[in-house]
Amino acid sequence: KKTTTAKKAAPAPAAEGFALDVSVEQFKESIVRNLNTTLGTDAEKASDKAWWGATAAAVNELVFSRLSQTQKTHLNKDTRAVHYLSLEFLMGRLMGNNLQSLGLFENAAQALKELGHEITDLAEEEPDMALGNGGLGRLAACFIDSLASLNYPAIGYGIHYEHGLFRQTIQQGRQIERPDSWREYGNPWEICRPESTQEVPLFGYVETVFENDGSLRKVWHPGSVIKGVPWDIPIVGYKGTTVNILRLWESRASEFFDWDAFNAGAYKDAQGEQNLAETVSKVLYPNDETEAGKQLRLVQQYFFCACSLKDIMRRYKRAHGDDFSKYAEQIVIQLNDTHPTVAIPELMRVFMDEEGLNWEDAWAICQQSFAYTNHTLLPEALEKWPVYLFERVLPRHLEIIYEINRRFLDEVEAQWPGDDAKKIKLSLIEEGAQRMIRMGNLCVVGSYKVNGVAAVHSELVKADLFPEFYEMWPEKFVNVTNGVTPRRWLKACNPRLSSLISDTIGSDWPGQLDKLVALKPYADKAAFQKKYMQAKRENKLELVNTIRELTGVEVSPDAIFDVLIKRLHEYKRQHLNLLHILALYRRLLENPNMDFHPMVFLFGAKAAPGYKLAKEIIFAINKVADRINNDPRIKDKLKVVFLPNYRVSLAEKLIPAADLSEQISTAGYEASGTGNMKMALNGALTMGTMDGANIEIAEEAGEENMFIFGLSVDEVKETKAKGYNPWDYYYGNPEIKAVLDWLDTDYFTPGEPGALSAIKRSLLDGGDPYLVLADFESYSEAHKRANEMYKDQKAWAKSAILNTAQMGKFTSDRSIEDYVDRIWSLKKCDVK
Ligand code: GL7
Repeated sequence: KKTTTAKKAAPAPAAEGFALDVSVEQFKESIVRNLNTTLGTDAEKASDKAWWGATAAAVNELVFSRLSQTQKTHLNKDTRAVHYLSLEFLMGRLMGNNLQSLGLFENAAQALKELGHEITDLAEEEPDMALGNGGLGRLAACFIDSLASLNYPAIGYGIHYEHGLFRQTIQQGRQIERPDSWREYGNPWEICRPESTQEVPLFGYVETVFENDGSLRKVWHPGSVIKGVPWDIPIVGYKGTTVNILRLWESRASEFFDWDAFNAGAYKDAQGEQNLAETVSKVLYPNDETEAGKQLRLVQQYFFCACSLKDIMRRYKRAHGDDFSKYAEQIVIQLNDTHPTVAIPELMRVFMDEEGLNWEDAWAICQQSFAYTNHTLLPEALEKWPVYLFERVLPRHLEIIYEINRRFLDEVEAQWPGDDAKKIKLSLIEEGAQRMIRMGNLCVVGSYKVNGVAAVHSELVKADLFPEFYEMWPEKFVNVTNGVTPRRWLKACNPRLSSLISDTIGSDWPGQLDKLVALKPYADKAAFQKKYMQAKRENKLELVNTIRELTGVEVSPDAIFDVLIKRLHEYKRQHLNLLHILALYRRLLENPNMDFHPMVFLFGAKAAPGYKLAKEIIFAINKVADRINNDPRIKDKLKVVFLPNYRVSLAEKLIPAADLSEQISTAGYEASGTGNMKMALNGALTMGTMDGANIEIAEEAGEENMFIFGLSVDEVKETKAKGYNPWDYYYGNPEIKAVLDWLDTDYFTPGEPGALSAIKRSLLDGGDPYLVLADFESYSEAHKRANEMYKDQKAWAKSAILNTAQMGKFTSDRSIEDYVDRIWSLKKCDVK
């Protein structure tokens, strides 16, 4: 019998076991060819941007075939899929990640090197895809990475904003916002799909048609229609077999126009509404956790929900025709916060008005198809829309919401007979001078599962936010703790630590993060500690250069790098950090020989353009930084750096270089946090309150490997209930008084006394709503412990290693598996 075949030439050595069979030579050929054929230039005269574009095109050659293979497989197998509806996807750059996922990063880097280019330099040519504000949007990006990596059929739906989150510059210490034009010169990663364009009705009126058989039918005569054109971004799963898509809708003016309705007078503001078509996908709202309250934002929400549901329906009908009995079996729609809530009445409208289902059948399907993730308890972030706005923009949806509410209040009556206070509290409509629709309540009523994003947060969702709903439907409420993709947030952003880990425990960890526990035995080993700290030091050296380039400030890699990077918000308490820096500065001025390891305090944060106090805090950080950085008396023991334009690609440089991770929110306010996970994974020790996922990080890493301080969730509640008085702390602690009074002088703003007083006023006259002063002393003590510990480099190294080793839980792969188990019931679908 024949047992041998002709001997094949050995494939070129690939950097990773799973890598595609693409050699350095082949990659070079592809880049140069794309330089000619895609970019229309050649190797002699190509700009860096063109080289980057050609490399992206070379990557796409490998990705697109897998994309169609994935789509074919999903269609043929007719699998259940999750549809992740999110107004935000904070993707960052895609080149590095796509190459990592295909296992081709090393070969691509080598190919570019041989062509005379450094891949790290070319990577800087790629603009961040900043279609999100912060954690919520980045979470969506990590989730679609994990979904593809785990071979789950999934599609992300969002908006193709022309401008993402604003670009921040700092002028005279103040934040200036500039438009972000991320795709001004095109975006090589996206594919336009005009064949899947959808039409979205808006405005107009609802006609009740009385049928001959005595039944009623509702007909919505829209006042205008806009077009939604989809752009697809391929999402390459780690190890590259599944390539899912992120589908982003762009608004365009429609040729279709309802002249009858127009002539009948339903189409009021003709000019305004025509402009609307082009403006719907123009900008991302730069509000983090607060509601814009603008008609345009509501139209954005409806626009992308309507397009996405039509897209889902088109795909469903291709397999099942008009038989909707399988809809909820095949389709799960995850609502990323309340922003896409209007999808619920929209699906009701489609089923009833367009597909002819009755209320009961339509509602049963809806209630089994939607699930809702809550991301915050902040009352100002819980969306409410004025009834009059719905009446104008979505008149049919308002009717449907009223009917959902009527039936829901019957259930409330059944549960609490005669209790009108309950009905007032739970109603989907808030009565008052301005009647409002409560989107959170609508989500809970219309969904089969509701989840919070960390254990403590999910408990608060049940106990404080929706206690009556929890009583009515306890099984609806679950927890799924957030996670981050280790592909971007360790493998790609921290190559030094990544190779050290792979050399030590093997290279499976990016796909199975709990394998990192194998590092634990090395935490005590001097040789490993040395290598680990060497990687950290080299990362810090790189950041030293970045800091110099971006700000001109010179810092030493021997100092402790203390990093506070997140959106600017009072509850996140950047000003607590600032007050403590002022206290350190005073202590050093009083005693320049104080026993203190030098520190560099690094900040990155954008403030919502309309959030005055947040902008004052940025100004204060910059002014204090100027003064401290140029004060020869304290030598170089203290440096303060505000890095402008914080974004995903800057986070990728800061996180690998962090020694201390500042996670200092008032307990009970940060739903989860995800930066906390990224930094601990990269070996920073957390300086944190017992809030959000910090609690679970402490469970995993061990409290002895962190610096925990401050009031707990219960203590915060008690303190507030007792009647918190910040003046007690002002008069009770001379250091607090001294640093707050300092803000009233012109010490940091020469010639302008009081330029920083807003912070003091908010803390004293404003009542210090986030208990900054109450936690100050405990924070200061925790910092003393950290500073002391850093002097023992072995002890520090050990803790840092134990952090990395024990962060396995926080991979977004685990979050996705939790969603699958507790909410989505998906099956993996292998793509050949
Ligand atoms: C947030 C939470 O504030 C944050 O703690 C959480 O990690 C994130 C993802 O679940 O969601 N909620 C929210 O509205 N934004 C967040 O970042 C903007």
